[in-house]
This record gives sequence, structure tokens and C-alpha cells, in this order.
Amino acid sequence: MRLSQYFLPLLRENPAEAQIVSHRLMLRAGMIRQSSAGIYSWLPLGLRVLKRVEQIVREEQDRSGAQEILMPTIQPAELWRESGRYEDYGKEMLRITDRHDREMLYGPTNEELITAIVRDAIKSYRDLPKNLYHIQWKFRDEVRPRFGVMRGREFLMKDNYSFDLDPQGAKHSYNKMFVAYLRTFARMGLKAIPMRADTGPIGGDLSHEFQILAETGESEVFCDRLWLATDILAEAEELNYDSDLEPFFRHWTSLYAATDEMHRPETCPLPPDQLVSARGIEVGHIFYFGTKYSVPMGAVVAGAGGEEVPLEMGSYGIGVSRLVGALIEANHDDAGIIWPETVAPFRLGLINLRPSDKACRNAADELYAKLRGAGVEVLYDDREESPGAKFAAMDLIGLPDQLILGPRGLAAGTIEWKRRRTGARHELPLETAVAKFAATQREAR
Ligand code: P5A
Repeated sequence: MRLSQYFLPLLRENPAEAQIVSHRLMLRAGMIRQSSAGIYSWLPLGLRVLKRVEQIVREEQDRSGAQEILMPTIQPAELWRESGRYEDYGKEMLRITDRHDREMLYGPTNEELITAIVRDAIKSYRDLPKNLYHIQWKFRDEVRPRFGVMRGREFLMKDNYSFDLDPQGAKHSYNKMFVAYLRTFARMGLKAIPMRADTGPIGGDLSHEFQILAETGESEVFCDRLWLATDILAEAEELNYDSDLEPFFRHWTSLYAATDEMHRPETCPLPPDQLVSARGIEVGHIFYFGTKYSVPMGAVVAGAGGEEVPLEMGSYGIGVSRLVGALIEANHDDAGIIWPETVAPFRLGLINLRPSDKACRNAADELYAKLRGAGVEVLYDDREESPGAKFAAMDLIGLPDQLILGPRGLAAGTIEWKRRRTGARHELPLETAVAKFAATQREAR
């Protein structure tokens, strides 16, 4: 993509309304614009990241055996009356009346809708287990939407729902998601700690939140100091979804980690110097609630002996749009964003320092064409701007690597390569640049 043609409305100044760094940087880097409180448009650069995050989430869901569907954003109120949640959900639910005076709502979550779909389609224990997911916009009329996409009113969630015949099967489904979530966040370079959590309006009594430790996190969290030095993923990577995952689950949940609502100083087993208290960003939340929805909604199957068995259910959510903010909270410096390669909007930035110089322009154009030909996603700064402005823009949007071409390097047959994260600079022979990035592009994906 040529920057001269790209829709990338960068802001020079820090927007006054943004209180935390991810919100500031998303606005300044032209990723999002607010349309009303807690509701955002995603501009090209932001959308590319959102799609990358979504794709990693999707691949790990598919790998765990879950199947993708797509449910609507608008739901009928009557389904929520069946479960009893229509009144309970309160003011966070955006209620809508259609032209025929039918009560509808913009879904804050989909337990009811999926239960109705499965109730009508699955009649026998032989059709179980099933795990269905979708990636869809949700609406929650939060009292205090804030921090940009971190606490929006409209936000993108991956939510899935598992259906099993008995509690053991349901626990296995829960464990699978426990592992899938660790893998998902690790692929984005994030360490998300599973913490015993409160179940709130979703219900049930077994639940874990996945929290990323960050100073700007909204909630206070508590965990064993050992978590800070632990690589939980190395072990999760070895697991097979068909094997018994309970030992893995037990092992990791025995290491203390709890959200504010669940932490009790009186009963906390850790000595004070072993307990870390920090701020956390909740990027995922999983629930096991058994028959909370299947019983009132009549979602039953015929068991092996022909008896009626209510479905055992769990639900599992990842805040896909929140993750974009969380990734920035975890990856930035004073100059801007530093994208991990797996979620970067482009793999590489190419800066032409002197577009008005014909030789420079030809060389940069040629390199750009070759990089694209090799399948490298590159953002090419071909604008007539000062070098300083170009460096600042490239650092702000945070692509993992930059190639900088100027007349002096060109005369020597070299190009400067700068790594965004470390700031390290190297001179590369111009002719090796394409091969270098064609190779790293493949490694990162
Ligand atoms: C699980 C999936 C649920 O809704 N039902 C379906 C269950 N869980 S949850 O914890 O309420 O939400 C799941 C994840 O969505 C993100 N999230 C938000 N992101 C941005 N803005 C919001 N206002 C918001 N509310 C929830 C969180 O990452 C949460 O873990």
C-alpha cells in the first residue's frame, strides 16, 4: 500500500479525551474514530489489526474443534423472557421496538439464541458434544464507556457455547477452552493469566477470567509471584485436545490467581511476600453453568436409555476489539505502537527519504514492487514529506520493521533496516532486502 493513497488520518497532538495510552495511540495512528460514546468506526489501519486478531482467535477455535457460525446482532425479547434474563439484565441491554411493536434487543451475549438453535436441532445424545462459536458485534449500554475500545458500548466478541450430555463432558469442553485461550493469547505475544472469577449475569459457579497485567487495567487482580516467571504456554502447546486435560487444568489453577471479587485476604493461602497485587485487563472469560439455560428453555436430548436429559452448557468469550487496545497497552514506547509480528497491520514499512530524486524514486518503487511480488505486506511511504515527519509517522504506527532508502545508501547499494522494537539499525545490501523479508513474513505467520 502506498501511503500517499492510504486513508491514514494521523493526529499530531494527543487527543484530550483519551486517558490511556492505547486510546491515545489508536486515535493518533488513525486506527479508529469515535462516532458516539463507546462506539467506534474502524479505519483501514485499525481494521487490519482487528482482522488479524480475529483470525488468530478463529484458527485456535477451529483447532480446538469448535465450529464457526454467525448469529445476528438483533434478537427477539421473547427468548430472553424464556431464560428469565430479560428483566434481570437491566439497563445495560439496549431494547428496541420494531415497526410491528415487537420487542427486540441488540444482543449483549448469545446464550439464549444459541440454546434455542440447538434445542430445535439436536434431539439425541448421539449428536453431542457440540461447540459452536461466532465472532460478532455486541452492545452493552455501559454506564461509563471509557478507554476507547477497551470498554466500549459496541464491541466485537468471539463467543462460543458448548453442549454436552453430562457434567464430565462439559468439564472437558471447559478445559479445552482453557487451553485454547492460553494458546490464542500467546500467539499474540500476550501472557494472559487465568484467574478464578465471579460469574455475574452469565451465571454458574465455575469461571475463569484471562487477565493481562498492565498498569492501566480496569480491575485489581491478585496472583502468586510465580506467575510472573512462568511460561504456561510451553506446556499447553504439548497438549492434545482429545487427551485428559484435567491434570493440566488442576496444576495451573492450583497456582493462586484471583480477581478482586474472588480474592479474600483472610483465606488467601499465600504469604504476603508471595502475593502480587496488580491491575489487569480482562481479555477473556469462560463459564460453566450446567443447565441454567437448558432447563428453563427446554433444551433436552434423549439419553442412551431414551430418558430426557437437559443439555450441560458452558460459554466462553474473548474481547476481540478490546484485545487491540490491550495489545497496545502491552507494546508501546514514547514514539508510538510496537506491533508484535503476528498482529501487525503490515509486516514492513518502506520509507523513501527523497521521492523527488528520480533515482531514489525508481529504486524505491522497484523494491516496493518486488516486496509485494514476494508476498510481503508493505506500507510504502512515498509522500513528499520531511524525513523527520516520515520517521515519526512510521514509529507511531509501529510496524515491526522499517526499510529506509535515501540517496546516500542508494549510491552505495545499501538500504537501512530498522527494527521498531529495539531501535537497532543495520545496513543491508539493497539486493538482499526482498529475500530477507520474504523469509520473515513466512516465519511470523
Ligand atoms: C461468555 C461468552 C460473556 O458475555 N457470554 C458469551 C459470556 N462473558 S463476558 O465476560 O461478559 O464478556 C466476554 C469478554 O468480552 C469482553 N468485553 C468487552 N470488551 C469491550 N468492551 C466491553 N464493554 C466489554 N464487555 C466485555 C471482555 O474481554 C470479556 O472477557
